This record gives sequence, structure tokens and C-alpha cells, in this order.
Amino acid sequence: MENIELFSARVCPFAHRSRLALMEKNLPFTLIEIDLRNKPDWYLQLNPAGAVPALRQGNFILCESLIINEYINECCAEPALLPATAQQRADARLWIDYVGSKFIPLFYRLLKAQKKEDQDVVAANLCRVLAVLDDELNRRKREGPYWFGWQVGLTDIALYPWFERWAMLEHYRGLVIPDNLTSLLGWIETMQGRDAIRLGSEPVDYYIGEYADYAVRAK
Ligand SMILES: N[C@@H](CCC(=O)N[C@@H](CS)C(=O)NCC(=O)O)C(=O)O
Repeated sequence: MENIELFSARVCPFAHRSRLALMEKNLPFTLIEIDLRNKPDWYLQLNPAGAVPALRQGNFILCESLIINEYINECCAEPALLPATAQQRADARLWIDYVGSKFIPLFYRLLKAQKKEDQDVVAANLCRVLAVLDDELNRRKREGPYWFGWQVGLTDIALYPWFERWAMLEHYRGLVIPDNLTSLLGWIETMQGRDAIRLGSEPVDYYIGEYADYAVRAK
């Protein structure tokens, strides 16, 4: 198999998804860090949208973290990052869609909200989404600690990077994950124990510094 290159940025949770997928698949890859504040011309030529992540394998170039992760999953059979049946795979993708359409927008909306009254409204909505995730994980718990049983998968990977950045959100907006969401908290702890996550994690101070533009000087 041709070498995989991943164009990434440490700060970026979307790129984090694809780093995690490659590591969980045990695929060798070359990581190329892109400075998002000063993108090199060669990167803009390779990926005119200028966003990370992007994957290159020979002449093949792919953007969008979720599409990249599906591709990575198909590069080799084991370990499978999607469940065994077509119905379960549809369910996995539905939850990935929920993460993208409901959870992530509220995360950024809260981070960017400058007025206390706006922050309170968004925080309440975000807590409702956290409760939905907790309920779902609770319902699935008998099958194993991950979204689909005993093996980490693309749904876990699509969601986790924002929890690595949660302490930063808490720093700026004071929103703690409620104690009663024990299934969600248990899942986060399980994820934090994985090598792929421990080896690629960044300290909270790094995220606090990197997200200051969003939180303090929101556009
Ligand atoms: N939908 C894209 C989103 C990627 C994205 O927004 N990446 C950000 C960094 S976290 C980026 O590269 N933004 C372009 C820029 O900063 O100019 C994906 O899932 O890959």
C-alpha cells in the first residue's frame, strides 16, 4: 500500500478524528502539521479549500474528516471501525450525523457567545444534547463501553475530539459536564485510556491559548 500522508493541525478536532482513525487502524502514516494561521502556498495548491485534515496517498487527495475516516476504515479489514451489519452501520452513521449537526455547532456557538445571556441559552441547549448522548450510551452499555460494543469505532472517533477540548470550554464558559451523566463520563474515561488518544493528546493550556480567538475575540 502506498504511504498515507495526513495534513493536520494539532489544534483541529476534525484533523484529530483522522489521526485517531489511522492510529486505531494501525496504519503507518506521515503526519504533516499545517500552520493554519500561515498556510503554505504548496498546501493551498494541493487543497485549495485550505482546511485540514486532508489525506494524500500517491496522486489521490481526499478532504473532509468523516469521508477520510470512511476511506481509512476501508484501507484494511481489521480492526473494523464500523459494526457488522448494514443496519448497525446505518445507525453508526446516523449518530455521526447527530454529532455533526447538533453537538458540534453548539460547542462552537457557546465558545463564541460573548454575552452571558446568550451563553446561558446555548449552554442549556448543549446540556440537552449531552443528555441525549448519555441516554444513548446508557442504553448501549450492556453491549460494551463503546458506541458499538467492545470495539472502538467511527462514531466514538467522530465525537471524542471535542471532549479532549472540553476543559478549554469549561475554562472559558464554566460549563462542567453534569455529574449525573455517568454513561457519558464513563465513555470519556474509557476513550482517554486508549493509546491512540493518550499518545496524541494535548495539555489544556495549549487549547486555552489556541482557542482564545474564538472565546475572547469571537468574530
Ligand atoms: N468539515 C471539515 C471541517 C474541517 C475544518 O473546519 N478544519 C478547520 C480547522 S479545525 C480548518 O482547517 N479551517 C480552515 C482555516 O482555518 O482556514 C472536516 O470535517 O474535515
